[in-house]
Amino acid sequence: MPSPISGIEVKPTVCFWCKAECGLLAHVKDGVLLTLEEDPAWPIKCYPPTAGCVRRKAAAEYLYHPGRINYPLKRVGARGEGRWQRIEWPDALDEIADKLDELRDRYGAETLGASGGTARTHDEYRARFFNLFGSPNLLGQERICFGPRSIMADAIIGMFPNYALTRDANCVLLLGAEPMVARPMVAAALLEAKKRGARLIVVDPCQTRSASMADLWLPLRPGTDSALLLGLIRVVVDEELYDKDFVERWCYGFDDLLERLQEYPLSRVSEITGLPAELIREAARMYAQNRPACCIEGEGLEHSYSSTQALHARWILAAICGNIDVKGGEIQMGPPGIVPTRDMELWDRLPKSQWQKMIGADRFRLSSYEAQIMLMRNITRVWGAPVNEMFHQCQCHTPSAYRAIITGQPYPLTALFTTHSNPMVTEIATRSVYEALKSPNLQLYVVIDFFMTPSAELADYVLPAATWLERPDIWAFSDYGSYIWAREAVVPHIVPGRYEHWRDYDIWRGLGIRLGQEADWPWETLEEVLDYRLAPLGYTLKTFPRVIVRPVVEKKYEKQGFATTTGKVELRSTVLEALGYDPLPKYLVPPESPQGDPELAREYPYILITGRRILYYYHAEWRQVESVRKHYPDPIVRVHPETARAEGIADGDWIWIETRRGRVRQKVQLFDKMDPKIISAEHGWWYPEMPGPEPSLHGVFESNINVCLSDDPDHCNPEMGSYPLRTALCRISKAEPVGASGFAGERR
Ligand SMILES: Nc1nc2c(c(=O)[nH]1)N[C@H]1C(S)=C(S)[C@@H](COP(=O)(O)OP(=O)(O)OC[C@H]3O[C@@H](n4cnc5c(=O)[nH]c(N)nc54)[C@H](O)[C@@H]3O)O[C@H]1N2
Ligand SMILES: Nc1nc2c(c(=O)[nH]1)N[C@H]1C(S)=C(S)[C@@H](COP(=O)(O)OP(=O)(O)OC[C@H]3O[C@@H](n4cnc5c(=O)[nH]c(N)nc54)[C@H](O)[C@@H]3O)O[C@H]1N2
Ligand code: SF4
Ligand SMILES: [Mo]
Repeated sequence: MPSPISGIEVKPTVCFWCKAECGLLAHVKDGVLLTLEEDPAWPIKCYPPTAGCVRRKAAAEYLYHPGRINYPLKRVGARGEGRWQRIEWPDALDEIADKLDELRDRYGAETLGASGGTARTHDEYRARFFNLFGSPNLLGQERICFGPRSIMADAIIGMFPNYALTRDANCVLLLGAEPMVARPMVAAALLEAKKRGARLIVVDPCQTRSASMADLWLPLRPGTDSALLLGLIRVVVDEELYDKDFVERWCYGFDDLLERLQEYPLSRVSEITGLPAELIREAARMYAQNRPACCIEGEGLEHSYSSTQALHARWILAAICGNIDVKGGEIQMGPPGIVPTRDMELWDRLPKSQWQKMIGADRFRLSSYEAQIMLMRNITRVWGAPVNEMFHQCQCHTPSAYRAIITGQPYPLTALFTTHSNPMVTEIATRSVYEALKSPNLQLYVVIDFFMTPSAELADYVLPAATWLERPDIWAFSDYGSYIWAREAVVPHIVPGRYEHWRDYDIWRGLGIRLGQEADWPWETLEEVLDYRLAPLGYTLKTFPRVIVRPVVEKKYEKQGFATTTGKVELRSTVLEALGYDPLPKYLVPPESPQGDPELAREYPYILITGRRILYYYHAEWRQVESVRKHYPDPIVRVHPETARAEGIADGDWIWIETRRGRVRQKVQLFDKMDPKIISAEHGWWYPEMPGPEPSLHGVFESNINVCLSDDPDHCNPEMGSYPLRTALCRISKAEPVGASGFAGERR
């Protein structure tokens, strides 16, 4: 209700700009957002606290930024030339739909792909459109973000658990994760646990903030987590620290595991990981003897060549120590009772003849429909409903899709959408992405975003999306979260004469009804959809109590078993086996690493880790928001002082970081809490202030570390196809600072 004096309305809402998902109070006057304030009544805490968040404070600056696209744009010059013309929404959708129809007729529905980013929108409607259109080629970031961990959790323990509930743990094991920056809800829970006296073990090649307050820090060699985890398991088994009763009753394949462990004596594990055997032993004991204990895995695991193996071993360790589905361990929440996301995706409507064509599915079978059918059959049997989004777990192999555009193999991919993603910056191997987006083989490229990103600059059409402030949403953390929240729109998404931002839902529905899908889009608005999804809980969007924190019930498996083929935790995985893979974890040498390619390592002697999270930014976002950028103007690369000395480099210098694929520049910060061989660069860097048209594309080739990374399928994890963002070989040399100046005309 607006206050009669000021005319200011205060609307409770939930922020979706980062994983903190803070409860906020939006101050709105005449449909215009003034500020976002912290809501003291919000029940879920995060760290760092909401109060200090610079993005929250910059909300209005972001929402009404002069760089925002307010109407659909159609390219009039050559791709990347920067010449655009405004087009009305119905005309844009008509033209795009006509082209899609034509391309589908000529090449088959699989000719269409769509790249999406990490959870930012109601992306199930992209999947719905695709399944009805007939294409299996969703692509994007899920392959290296949450896809691997959730697939492996489903396969081994029958549903991903919820680690936002860490507060009850007596020991927390962080595996390539830094919640203090990246997972604010987990960080708050972790701090609470620590305050209670919980132990903290951090596995990370670099000393993070978490590592600096840990009881044990294990700075392993990058890419060797699967070996370390097998070593931890070995100690737990050898010293009989495991939960024998649980293993006997609830684990399948313990004897096979014992046999595999013979290959991982601590001496070998120590040699692979570079960690002293005693430290590994101490960590294993600490984890096993301080129950309940909780593992939290992060991108250190998902972005590695051995991602499947490391994640498999991580679930085994948790299970044999009796930490599955207990408070303070890994609680499986199960479906939340709303209409499942999978049902909104209509994921089972894609005919087999089409899903079999998914690019890369024959090689990376763990991300295929075939694997999904096995996993969801088990989950639905035990939990009563499927969980997780299809687009999370079941995507074509993204690097292979960009290659398919270029080569026409295995078949022509001629049309591409990009939504809530900026592949020219965050997708691996920027030059391949660029070549694909510029290829004449790509006959239609549509970008749905708020700003002219380097990717949007290469599009044929750019469609302006509505931000979370301009739309309603519900979120249950991929249908297995410990909470569900819902919110209404805070400000209008269309203001006649000022802007016309469409909700992602409206775009997919608009295209769907133009392409014969009308019967499957019965809800005219997103509000109607959300009412439909909340109905099983007895709510509508308007009556929903904003957030429901779900009750925790322990050891549900005692009644229902685990949602795997055997009904047990599968130390030996029947799913991996059925797909023709090794059913047990092992260590794989990353092909591009000092061990995997010693000859290359002579030329490129350093190990490049990329993508350490930055508190102020969300991936490639926010660089154009001046009040945020001024806190963090430049890309920072961490170099060990010893290495800097050897290379003649000082703190604050700019350096070239160079791999076989190319080189970019970042600014040096000396950092001695890692091995001198490691170079840790940031990702997500482009310069919105630089010219949009080619050749600059907002400076996308200047500091964007993904220029340096490899999209070779042989470098990807063999089962899942996740790609190595953290173990490339590089060299460094002094460089001039990036040419263009920052915001104020000067660079700090
Ligand atoms: N502010 C902010 N928050 C974010 C994001 C953001 O961009 N900005 N992104 C969000 C998203 S989508 C994600 S996926 C999460 C990621 O969240 P996290 O995975 O928790 O964080 P990262 O900083 O990506 O990586 C964690 C650590 O992996 C380490 N690492 C590198 N190589 C290895 C290795 O081989 N083994 C091990 N064990 N560790 C290694 C790095 O040193 C780093 O400290 O963050 C989310 N939160
Ligand atoms: N080198 C390296 N590369 C990495 C990583 C790394 O660690 N190292 N991390 C990887 C990981 S884990 C991830 S998740 C990816 C992230 O990669 P992406 O998820 O692709 O993130 P961005 O590139 O920031 O692109 C997001 C775009 O979506 C727009 N957007 C935001 N919200 C919405 C919305 O609601 N609707 C629409 N239509 N658009 C929206 C924003 O304006 C922005 O341009 O990066 C990956 N890339
Ligand atoms: S951007 Fe800030 S306010 Fe929004 S969820 Fe993240 S921490 Fe909270
Ligand atoms: Mo991610």
